[in-house]
Amino acid sequence: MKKALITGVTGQDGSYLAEFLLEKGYEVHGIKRRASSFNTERVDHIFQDPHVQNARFKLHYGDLTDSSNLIRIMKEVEPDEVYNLGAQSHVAVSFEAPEYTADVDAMGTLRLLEAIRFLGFEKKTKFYQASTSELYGEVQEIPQKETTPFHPRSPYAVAKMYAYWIAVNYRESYGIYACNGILFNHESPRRGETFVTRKITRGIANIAQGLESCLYLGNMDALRDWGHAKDYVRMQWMMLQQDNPEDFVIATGKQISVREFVTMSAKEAGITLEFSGEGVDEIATVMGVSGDNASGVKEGDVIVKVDPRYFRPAEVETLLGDPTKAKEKLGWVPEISVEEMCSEMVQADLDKAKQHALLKSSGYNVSFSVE
Ligand code: NDP
Ligand code: GDR
Repeated sequence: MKKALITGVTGQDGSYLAEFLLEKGYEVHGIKRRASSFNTERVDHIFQDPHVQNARFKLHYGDLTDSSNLIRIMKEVEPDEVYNLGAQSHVAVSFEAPEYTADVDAMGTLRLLEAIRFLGFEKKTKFYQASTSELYGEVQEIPQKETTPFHPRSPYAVAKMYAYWIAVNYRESYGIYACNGILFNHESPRRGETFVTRKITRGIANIAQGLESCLYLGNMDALRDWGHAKDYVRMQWMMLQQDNPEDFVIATGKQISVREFVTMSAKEAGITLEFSGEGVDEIATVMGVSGDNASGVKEGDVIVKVDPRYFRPAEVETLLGDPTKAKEKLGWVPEISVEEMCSEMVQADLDKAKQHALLKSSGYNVSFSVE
């Protein structure tokens, strides 16, 4: 039975990858951080009581900032494959916490690779590094492919650039099977609530159900190549099943703007929107309501506004990936379109909003975080 070790197992990708590998018959080990409250919501459904014999999903406390902890876990598990998905993954937050972001995202990658080397696992353990389209930043070529030069635009992207190159360097220096997946944005109902797609689907669902009145966003012109996380974790595994390690761009090859994603999400909830105004004065007004999901809004309501608080010190305006290499060499093609993904996300958030609305209408105090 193959063994995999996943850092970031409690995150969006980690949870889908753990499911995927369990289905493939792997024994899956994940590193979770100590937190003051439970942080395993995304993997609770695959949790296996460690007292049960032959449990194939095991969690270890750990942190990418702690070398000795990583070495100890790696020694205990002896993984065939390591998926380094753990990161401070929020671009805007990286401007607020640049040093921590560098420690986790850049040095954390080095610590894992050093653990492989320290334990003499160079020929045993394959290594996947969660690289990112943010490396392209100020884009030098459209669309972006494996050979497009990098120009990172945030402390997050700069840290990930170190991680990218240290993975390449350990491949070249020590013969470690190390691969970079240069993944463009990918989303799902499990996406963190402060990334823009989830912020939009959750905000629209709450507004539709009368729980919130307005969604505040930053740069609505930003263009992204959005895919579904399920399609992308499949490719993470495929990259480690080749004879030789290589780096791959994973993307859909299509892009839309944040504004278009808002329109698509609202439509899914039964709300027709019209945008007007420019820059910080841009707003979206309800022009029509259909179906029974959007009882909380009426024609003329302004439900989206711009808040400059969400502008970034340096923005990545446009990203569009070229996944030709992944398609030709590995036969990978994304199966879920952005429309299908958006629909799945809005419906999941509507389900949650309806539960909240029901509690509220029954006299319970309902509160939730908004960012
Ligand atoms: P998430 O933010 O959902 O998950 C990040 C994971 O990393 C969480 O499990 C988190 O733990 C963990 N983590 C954070 N800090 C540490 C630390 N110090 N030590 C150990 N673990 C830590 O990210 P995604 O699942 O979306 O992304 C997975 C990886 O892929 C990340 O590295 C991200 O940068 C990269 N990536 C993501 C893309 C995307 O569009 N989703 C695109 C390209 C790259 P906790 O749950 O406790 O917070
Ligand atoms: P990104 O994702 O920075 O591309 O990084 P995010 O969803 O945060 O932003 C996408 C674009 O939307 C604009 N935007 C807003 N973003 C957020 N978060 N909140 C807002 O209110 C808002 N309004 C507009 C942003 O300015 C940006 O242009 C994600 C992360 O998953 C990274 O870890 C990963 O490496 C990259 O995708 C690929």
